[in-house]
Amino acid sequence: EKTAKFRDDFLWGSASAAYQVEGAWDKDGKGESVWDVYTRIPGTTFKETDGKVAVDHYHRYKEDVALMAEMGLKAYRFSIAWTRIYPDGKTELNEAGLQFYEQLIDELIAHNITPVVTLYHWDLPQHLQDLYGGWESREIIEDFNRYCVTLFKRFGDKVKHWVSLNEQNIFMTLGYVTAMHPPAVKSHKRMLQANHIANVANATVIESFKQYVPDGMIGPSFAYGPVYPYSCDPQDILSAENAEDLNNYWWLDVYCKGEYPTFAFKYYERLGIAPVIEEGDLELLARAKPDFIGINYYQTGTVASNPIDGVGPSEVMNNTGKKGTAKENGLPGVFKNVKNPNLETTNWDWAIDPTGLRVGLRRLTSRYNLPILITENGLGEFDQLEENDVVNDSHRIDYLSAHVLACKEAVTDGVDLLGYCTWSFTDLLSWLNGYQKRYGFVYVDREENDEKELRRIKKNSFYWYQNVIESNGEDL
Ligand code: GCO
Repeated sequence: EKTAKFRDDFLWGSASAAYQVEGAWDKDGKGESVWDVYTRIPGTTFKETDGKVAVDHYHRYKEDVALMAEMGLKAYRFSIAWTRIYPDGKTELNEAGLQFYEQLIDELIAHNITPVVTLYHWDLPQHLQDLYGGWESREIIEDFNRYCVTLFKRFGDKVKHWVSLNEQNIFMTLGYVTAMHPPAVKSHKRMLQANHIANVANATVIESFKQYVPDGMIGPSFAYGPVYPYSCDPQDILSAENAEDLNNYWWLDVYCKGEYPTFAFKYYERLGIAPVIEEGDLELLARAKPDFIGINYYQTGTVASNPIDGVGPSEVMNNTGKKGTAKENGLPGVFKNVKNPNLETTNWDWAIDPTGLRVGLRRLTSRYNLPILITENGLGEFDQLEENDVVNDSHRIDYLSAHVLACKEAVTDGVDLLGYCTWSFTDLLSWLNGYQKRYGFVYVDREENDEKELRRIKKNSFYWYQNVIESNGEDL
């Protein structure tokens, strides 16, 4: 056959994160996370939105799982809120928090939906931030490992698919370089050090996992934006190499090969900001390999050369649509992000590029030769609820269908693709962009500061994906 088919056990899924859907921010013993606290600071989020109620998935999970079952979803990726399990991040275990996730997992399994559990989707216990600066202290390695081992022991017999850190590149860059996420620091040096500690924590947890859930699979979810050179000018090509190393391989090489990419490390060394690596770290990183690479794919990046240090329209690509100059972001001279004239963009200015997904899947396969799980892909839109409860999200259908087709082509090319999770199942809270930016198959009737009744309404894309799943990706 000319075109390969998706594997029979392909995980047709959809994803969410605790803070973005659950609400119930202080229920049943939950502690405060850095996001509960950060969103109280005026001006940090669109129209001061927060996740206090979100889409109330905490109370409506049965209704949501019933919709997933109706759709025929094979996998649901969700995250566990550390603060429900250990309210202060380290000492007392909160049984009520474990029970919530136990019920959710059981509900999914009862409906033949494979749970894919993310251990960390950005909602760090505030207490650990206050106590020792969160990811900036090596103390977090032990606390994070304790929390994860608790989950492996409790759920490891039922849950076989785990995601360790979600988008470490994003929460580090936005948390410590652009200061748009908590703890809103602007220091590239501190980012690189905290990031190294997160790498060690990630590897520690992967090692624990092999011990407690030897028949399971674990991997990180990385926000992957493959990079293109703007032109065939060798200077642009060199800039694209720089950007790949600094934006992608800086994380992926550590996860998959246990080492930092050579150029990027030298570059940071020359700037005097390379991370301090302790004895034993590199051995651990080399030992603790993930079973798969999880990628969250939204867009590619295009870069041109930037001969003048820190001057000009250089931007660090991030996952939010906001931008900063190269100088502000501390990466002078190595590349500048430019608009790709061949690609259309979303309403939040993200380049729409299904071919880039195929390119990226092939690059990762050639470089690391690991199975890949697409842990997120989707389109944020201003969806409109029309008369008779119709939401005609044809843009989303077009977007997703082109990306699933790119996956199929990548499988034909030889990529070992385990599954494809869209972002997201229901509409949910965008960290910085509020409730207006909708991603779901299921519309949730609420606005920024108006919870309404949080009614669930199936969008047209719901029926489209139902059909895709039913045909195992043949009918797009
Ligand atoms: C947003 C973002 C998020 C991320 C997700 C990353 O608008 O807030 O799109 O929803 O995609 O949380 O893992």
